[in-house]
Amino acid sequence: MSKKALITGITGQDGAYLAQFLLDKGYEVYGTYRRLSTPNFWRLQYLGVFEEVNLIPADLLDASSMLEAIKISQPDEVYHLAAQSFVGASFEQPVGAGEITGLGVTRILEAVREINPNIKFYQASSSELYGNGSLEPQSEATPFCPASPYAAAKLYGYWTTKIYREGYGIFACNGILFNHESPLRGLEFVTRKITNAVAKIALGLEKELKLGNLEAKRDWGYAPEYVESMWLILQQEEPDDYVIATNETHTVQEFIEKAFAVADLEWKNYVSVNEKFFRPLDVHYLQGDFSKANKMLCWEPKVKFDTLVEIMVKEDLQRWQKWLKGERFPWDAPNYPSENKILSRMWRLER
Ligand code: NAP
Ligand code: G4F
Repeated sequence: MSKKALITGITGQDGAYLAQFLLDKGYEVYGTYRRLSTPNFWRLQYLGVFEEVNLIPADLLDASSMLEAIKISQPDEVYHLAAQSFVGASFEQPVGAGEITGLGVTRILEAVREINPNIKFYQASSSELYGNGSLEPQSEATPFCPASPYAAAKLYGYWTTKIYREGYGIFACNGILFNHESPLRGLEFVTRKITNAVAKIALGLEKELKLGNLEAKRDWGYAPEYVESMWLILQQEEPDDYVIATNETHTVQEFIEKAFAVADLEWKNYVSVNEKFFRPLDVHYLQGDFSKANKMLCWEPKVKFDTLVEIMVKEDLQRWQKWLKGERFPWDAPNYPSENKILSRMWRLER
């Protein structure tokens, strides 16, 4: 009989790739989605897996819906990916960050504990946990020092996962994921904001790109490879926590330089720094030491920085070219509002 997996947040970047990965492994895949006024299944459609997955309406704010999701799917494995995942937005909606990204973990773990404590549980923890506490590559042993409401909520989720493992004997694990990107990345994140703008500028659809802190360093990997690590973590003999990263770090400016170069453009002619994209606090340096995952899971990243940027720019270029020819396909960018239209309380902060 095939195994059953429940993915919370199946409509997100990782949820869609994980659904595809698990379907390829022969799993019966269930996923939670939020009831929205406009459906949001474009990533599942883009990957051609929308018809293959079973959807369950549920919201992390509603514990009874989490309980139902577990009852309906009766999973062997739960991959808890749902969260308010944009760090910037967590400064605008800090209470929501705590409720959704933090307490949401307890709601689903309680459902697991109550219905079937033999279910294996994966928590999408984050390199944001490290904040600005370390100038060395971060490993599982590096102390946490969160620097945003998002990171504080993820820290709560991280510890809750460990507490349910040690207190109730649940096979509950944290993947401490460093930034991972793809053509399915949300448009508010810096990588996709850049690659989408490069494509539009190259095709004459836009003239400029306004960004915030160009000096922040991130360890950027390729999302399809990171979802494989989630599955590997749940296939081990013992539950444990793992850093998943590339062990390379690059500034936002390096990403910009590479992305414009892929389209044969000089970035300095188009990019400006705008205060409104700075956060009240930012994380300056992330670089993940994934040696434990390499040793225990035999996992390693194959797509590195240059290839990742190329994949993303080329895909966004192709999409806008198709769009200009009148082709329509599942895709987010044409419906995304210009950031000039969005009023944020962060943009009113005195510096
Ligand atoms: P994403 O694209 O933003 O997807 C987030 C998912 O969570 C979406 O399906 C979203 O549903 C769902 N969600 C949001 N609020 C919810 C709520 N109240 N109830 C139920 N579902 C809700 O994020 P991602 O990049 O795939 O990341 C997956 C997970 O990994 C997240 O927990 C994120 O924090 C964590 N993580 C990501 C990275 C990274 O670099 N990508 C690194 C470290 C950790 P809608 O589609 O309806 O909005
Ligand atoms: O792309 P970002 O918004 O990602 P961030 O904050 O690193 O968070 C992502 O990775 C985390 C793992 O470390 C995840 F847990 C989290 O869910 C999310 O997936 O910003 C990256 C950097 C930041 O330093 C930001 O200040 O880019 C800087 N940046 C500069 N200009 C900008 C912009 N970020 C955004 N989103 N937009 C800008 O215009």
